[in-house]
Amino acid sequence: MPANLSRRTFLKIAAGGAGAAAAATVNTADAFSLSGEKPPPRLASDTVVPSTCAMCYWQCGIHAHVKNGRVTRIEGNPDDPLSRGRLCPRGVAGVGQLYDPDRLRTPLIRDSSGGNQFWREASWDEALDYAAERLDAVRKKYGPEAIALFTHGPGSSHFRRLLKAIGSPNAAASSFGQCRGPRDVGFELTFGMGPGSPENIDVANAECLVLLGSHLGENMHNTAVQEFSEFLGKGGNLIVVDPRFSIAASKARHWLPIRPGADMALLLAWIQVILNERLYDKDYVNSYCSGLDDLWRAVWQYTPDWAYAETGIEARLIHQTARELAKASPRTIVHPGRHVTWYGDDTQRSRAIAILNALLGSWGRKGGFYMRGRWRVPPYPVPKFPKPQKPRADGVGEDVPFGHEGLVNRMRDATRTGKPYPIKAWMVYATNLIHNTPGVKETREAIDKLDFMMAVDIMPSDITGYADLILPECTYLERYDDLRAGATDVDFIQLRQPVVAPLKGTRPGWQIAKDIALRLGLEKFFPWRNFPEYLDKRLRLAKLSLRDARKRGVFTRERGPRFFEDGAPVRFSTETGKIELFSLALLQRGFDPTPKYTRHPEPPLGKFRLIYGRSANHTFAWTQNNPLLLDHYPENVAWMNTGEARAKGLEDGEYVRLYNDDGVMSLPVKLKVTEGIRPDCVYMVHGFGQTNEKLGLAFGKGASDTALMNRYAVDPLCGATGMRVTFVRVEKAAAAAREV
Ligand SMILES: Nc1nc2c(c(=O)[nH]1)N[C@H]1C(S)=C(S)[C@@H](COP(=O)(O)OP(=O)(O)OC[C@H]3O[C@@H](n4cnc5c(=O)[nH]c(N)nc54)[C@H](O)[C@@H]3O)O[C@H]1N2
Ligand SMILES: Nc1nc2c(c(=O)[nH]1)N[C@H]1C(S)=C(S)[C@@H](COP(=O)(O)OP(=O)(O)OC[C@H]3O[C@@H](n4cnc5c(=O)[nH]c(N)nc54)[C@H](O)[C@@H]3O)O[C@H]1N2
Ligand code: SF4
Ligand SMILES: [Mo]
Repeated sequence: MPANLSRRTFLKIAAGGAGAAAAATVNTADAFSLSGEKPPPRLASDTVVPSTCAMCYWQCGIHAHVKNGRVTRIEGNPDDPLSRGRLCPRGVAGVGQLYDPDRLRTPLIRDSSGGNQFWREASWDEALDYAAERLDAVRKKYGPEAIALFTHGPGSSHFRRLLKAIGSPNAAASSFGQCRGPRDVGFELTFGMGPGSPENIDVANAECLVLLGSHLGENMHNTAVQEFSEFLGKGGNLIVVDPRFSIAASKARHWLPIRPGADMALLLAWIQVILNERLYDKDYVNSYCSGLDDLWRAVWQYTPDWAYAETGIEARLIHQTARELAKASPRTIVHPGRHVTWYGDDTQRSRAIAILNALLGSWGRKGGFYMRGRWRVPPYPVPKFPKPQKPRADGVGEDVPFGHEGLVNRMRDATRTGKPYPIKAWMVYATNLIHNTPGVKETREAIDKLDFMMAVDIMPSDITGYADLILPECTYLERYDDLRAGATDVDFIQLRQPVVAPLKGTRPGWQIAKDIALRLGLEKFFPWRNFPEYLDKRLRLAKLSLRDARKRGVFTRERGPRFFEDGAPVRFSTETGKIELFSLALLQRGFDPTPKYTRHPEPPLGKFRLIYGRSANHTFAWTQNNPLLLDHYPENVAWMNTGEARAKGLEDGEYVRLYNDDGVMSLPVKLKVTEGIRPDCVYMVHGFGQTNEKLGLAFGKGASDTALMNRYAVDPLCGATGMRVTFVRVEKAAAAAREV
C-alpha cells in the first residue's frame, strides 16, 4: 500500500457512509482535509492519466496519479459525468487491488498426474495452446454450442466476441438473472423501455423519492449517491421501505419497516388509494396510458386496511404516504431498484412500481424519469459471425417468455442435466459463480459434468479453484477495454486505458481472447493488430480519435430535450404504443395482465428469513482481500433484532452460525444485536465467507449468504432467481460446532 494513502483517511471517507451519503463520496483531496491531514504534495513528476474505474460496474471516470511507474492515488475525473470529480471508497482503493500481493501472476494448469491434483505454472504459450486445444476438442465432439461463457463487467465484450466467433449463443451474466432482469422486463412491459444503467432518474430534481429496498449510501453507485445527497440537501421527502434501518432509512421522513416479501401489497395499496381518491395525473394518464379501468377492477380490493395485515404498516401511514406521493407528482420517483431478484414474483412487483410511476405522471418528466438518447459508436467492421445451429441452452426467448439476456442459473442447469443438449466447456470471465448464483450444489454438479473449464480472473477466487486452466488478467489500471457509451444529462463516451504497465505475467482480456481465437482459426473476427488500433478505428467512425480520448478519458455531448415538457419525443415501444397499465403481452402469454398479490411463506417459529445487501466498502465478493477496504470493513456481521437475541441468549459481538433448512451451516459470523431490524429476519452483507486459502486477507473472514441459498424462487416471466426465500436458524458458533 502506498504510504501516502493512510488508513485513517479511508476510515474517514468510509465512516461517512453511516452519517451522510455525501461524505462517502468525497474526493481524496477533500478526504485529506476532512481528516485534518495535508494532502500529499503533487510533485512535478506526477503524471495524471485519465481512465475509467472498474472497482464496480458503474464505471466512473478517474484521474490516476503515477509516479516512478507506480500509481500513488486515484481521484475522480471532474469532466466525467458519472464521477463528477469524486469517487466512492472502492474507487479510491483501486490501488489496493493493483498492488495486492495475492494477485494471480501466471497461468495455472490443473495437473492430475500421479493421482494428486495440483496447480502447475505454465507459460502463456502453453496455456493458450491448452485452452484452444480443449475448446476445439469440445467444439468438434459436441458442436460449438457446447461451449458456454459466463461473464460480467467491462471486459466481457472480448469473450462475447470469441464465443460468437466460435458459433455458440450460450453467454450469460449474473447482471440479469441475479440482479436487474425483472426490473428491466417489468418496465419494458409498461413503458416499452427499461430504466437502464445509469438509471434514467432525475433524483436531484425530485421532490419525493421512494426507495423499496434500494439502500443508497450502502449501495454506493457513485452518481446515484451524489444525486441522493443533493435531493436530501434540498429537503426532499424520502420514504424508505426496508425491513432494516438502512443508512437511507436514517435519512427518511418515513421509514416503513415492511414485512419482508410484502412490498407488492404496499404498492397495490398505494395504487388503490391514488385511484380511489383520484389523485393520479389525469391529463397524463388520459393522454399516454391504456388500461386504467382494467387496473381499477384489479386493485380496488387492495385497501390500506387489507395491506396492513400483509405488510405490518399501519393503514393510516399507507394513506398518508400515498397522498404525499401524489402531492409531489410528477416530481415523485418510486425507485425502480437494481438488485430486484427477491421473491420470484419480481417482474410483477417491478410492473407495480412502473404503474405507480405512470399514475403519478413521472415517466418523461422533470424530477421523475428522463428519456434516454444514445451516442452511437459504430462497431469495428468484422465478417458476419457464424449462425448457431441450436437455440440457446438456457431457453431464453422460448421457455422463458420475457427474458432477453442469458440466465446463469439456467445455463448452469442445462450443463448439469445435459438438457436441451450437452454443454461441455465453460469459459468463465470475471464472475464468481460460487458467490453470485444460488444453488451452489448444482453449480458444483454442473462443473463436474464439464470436459473443460477455464477461468480468467485477477484473483485466486472461489470460482478459479474449480477451473482446469486459470488465466491471470491484468487489472483495469493496466489495460484497455472497449469503449463505453452512455447517457445522463449529457451523452458520453468513456475510455479505459492502461495507467501503468501490467504486472509481469498478467495480460489484458482483449489479448487473451484474440490469442485463443487465433489458435482456433478465428482470427478474421479479431482483425486488429492491437487494441489501440481497434479503439482508434471505432472512435474515428464516430468522428473522434484515440489521441484525444487518451488525453481526456471521456467525451461528452449536449443532449436533446430529456423531458416531455421540454419537447422530448413521446414514444412508448409497447404493443399498444401507450403506457400499459394493463399488459396485453402478458395476457397473451397467460400471465396476470395487472399485478396481483401472492403471499410468500413466512419463516416458522424460531427461524429467520435471510436477507442481504451491500457494504459501502466492498464490491460483491471481490474486494475482501483489498487491504484498504478490509481495514475499514473487515468482516460481515449478522444483524438480529434485540428481542430475538435476548430470547435466544445471544449477545452482541459473539460469533454465531446460520443453518438453512437443508442442513447447510454457515461459517462463523459475528452477531450484531440491534433494534434496527425486524424480528422476522437476519441481515448480512454479501460477498464474505471466501474459502480460497490463497486469499491471504479475505480467507476466513465472515460468512457467505450464497452458501445458504440452496433454495430460490424462479420468476416465471424472465427466469431470474428470487434469493430471499431462505430461512435460517441461528446458534452460538461454539455450540453449533459441537453438533457437527
Ligand atoms: N458498495 C457497493 N455498492 C454497490 C454494489 C456493491 O457491490 N457494493 N453493487 C451494485 C449493484 S450491481 C447493485 S445491483 C446494487 C444493489 O443495491 P440495491 O438495489 O440497493 O439492493 P437491494 O438488494 O435491492 O437492497 C438491499 C436492501 O433491501 C432490504 N430488503 C431485504 N428484503 C426486503 C424486502 O422484502 N423488502 C424491502 N423493501 N426491502 C428489503 C435490505 O434490508 C437492504 O437494505 O448495488 C450496487 N452498488
Ligand atoms: N447471495 C447473493 N448473490 C448475489 C448478490 C447478492 O447480493 N447476494 N448480488 C447479485 C448482483 S446484484 C450481482 S450484479 C452479481 C455480481 O456478481 P459478479 O459480478 O460475478 O461478482 P463477484 O461474484 O464478486 O465476481 C467477480 C469476479 O471477477 C473478478 N474480477 C474483478 N475484476 C476483474 C477484472 O478486471 N478482470 C477479471 N478477469 N476478473 C475480475 C473477481 O476477482 C471475482 O472473482 O451477484 C449477484 N448475486
Ligand atoms: S461507484 Fe465507486 S467503485 Fe464504482 S466505478 Fe464509481 S468510483 Fe469506481
Ligand atoms: Mo447488480
